[in-house]
Amino acid sequence: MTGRAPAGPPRLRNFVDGEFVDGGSAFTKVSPVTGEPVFEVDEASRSTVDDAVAAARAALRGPWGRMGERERAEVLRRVADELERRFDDLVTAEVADTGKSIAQARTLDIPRGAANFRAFAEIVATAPTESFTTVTPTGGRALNYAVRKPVGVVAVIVPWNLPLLLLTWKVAPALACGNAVIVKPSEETPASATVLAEVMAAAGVPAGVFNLVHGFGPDSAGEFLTRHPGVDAITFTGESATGGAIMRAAADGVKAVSFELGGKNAGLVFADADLDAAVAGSVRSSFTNGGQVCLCTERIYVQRPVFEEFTARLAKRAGELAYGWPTDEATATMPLISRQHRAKVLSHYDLARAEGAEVLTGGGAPTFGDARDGGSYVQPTVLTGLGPGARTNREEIFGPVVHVAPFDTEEEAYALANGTEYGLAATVWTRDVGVTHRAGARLDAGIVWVNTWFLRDLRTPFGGVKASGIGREGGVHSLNFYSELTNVCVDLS
Ligand code: NAD
Ligand code: 6OD
Repeated sequence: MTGRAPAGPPRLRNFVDGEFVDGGSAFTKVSPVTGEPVFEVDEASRSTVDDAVAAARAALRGPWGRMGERERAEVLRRVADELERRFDDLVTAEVADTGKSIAQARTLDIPRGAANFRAFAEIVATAPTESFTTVTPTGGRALNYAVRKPVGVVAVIVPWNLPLLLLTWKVAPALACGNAVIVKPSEETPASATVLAEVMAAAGVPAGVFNLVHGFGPDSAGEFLTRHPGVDAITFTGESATGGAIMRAAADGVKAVSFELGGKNAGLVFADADLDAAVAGSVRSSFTNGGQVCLCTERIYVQRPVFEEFTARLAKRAGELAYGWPTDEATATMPLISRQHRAKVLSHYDLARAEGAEVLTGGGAPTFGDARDGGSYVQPTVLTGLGPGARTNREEIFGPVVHVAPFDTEEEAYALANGTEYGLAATVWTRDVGVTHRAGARLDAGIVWVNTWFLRDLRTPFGGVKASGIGREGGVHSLNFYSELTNVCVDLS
């Protein structure tokens, strides 16, 4: 990475107006696998953020601001090509930051980075805009048509769990629509975003169109950005409470916000389901990425005739998930992102026990007898025995943990699934076509998967209801957030 100094842990720098810039105090990013320092990261000061905003505004007045959709689509394709060329560097960066398995980084995180750019190149080049012919008061005709324009300078603030995937999911449509962006990755995952800045430069994205500022939230780069008068819109993925803080900051400038927030996602397993598929799918939906996916299932409700069998099989599979170093192809677990997050998840394991849960597997932290004991691992955990009012069943834990409980009727299943303040995703396992369609209509969730999980088509609406988000991104929904429509009305008479 060009952001590096020659000795000690590599240094990652901010990227402003097409260049890596020096300056500011640095913070240390440690490995979730061992706890050892992996990067020194420049924390963007308020003046670095000011510079980034100024560069972005200037870029909108330059050649970038005059490009048409097809030209921008071409730029996006070049970015995708360059991301593919830097595949190995991105895998290394993502694994260093998160400790996720190299197999997952290779098959999910990094390919989705390039796919996001290819998808929005296609979507922006082919998206229609509205047009209406209107009868005028004098009996003549008028033509109304909509013109899509960029919103302006967009702040992109993202979390640490799927760093490149979530960042590019927002940067790609923002650039497709002709905006300039300032991205702030999580302080826990600065590396792949730094490679992305190099990718932007190599792909010929004009200076100032993509800027990167590292740092934290409150009283740091995150807050400087969200309160900045030169920022026109904020797109944010992260915790619901952080969404609230950003909304308050954005209120002063009346900035548009798009929020993808937390979840407490339910899985429903009906008695008629293919149980092999339901067990395998629930292992994926509960434990992928160490349970650190906003779409992960933390509550499973199982129809009583198959409750015992499903629960025993799920707990057995969870207990067998392979620990290993991230670079071992067979590794199926990963550390949590930090010691702080580990303490939070372990406190939830204790809380579950205090609430009366039965721990079917896991419930603590593993020991390895090697450098991983300095990391942030917890055991994949399956719980049962708690009612819907328990905090374990209401609060997002964001770790490899799931609570399993029985239900009797379809009606009861929906009531249980809908019984939290969140509403991001739900997963339903059934062969009944009636249940399939009723579940889609009855579940309080922005995304309902039936007999699958995390199967994505980037043209589809993505987002949450209740405390899980505001707005939808994906396909034309992204275009609608990252652009303004101006209606032009021409009297033809
Ligand atoms: P977080 O809210 O703590 O941080 C997210 C980002 O916001 C980070 O870059 C952080 O530095 C920044 N930030 C924090 N406080 C800020 C402030 N006051 N002003 C501006 N920026 C601020 O979330 P996290 O712990 O990094 O990620 C985990 C959370 O993200 C979970 O709740 C998870 O459900 C959620 N998430 C949601 C989705 C989704 O699509 N709905 C996707 C991934 C993660
Ligand atoms: O797949 C996506 O587009 C997406 N936004 C996934 C979010 C995952 C949450 O951790």
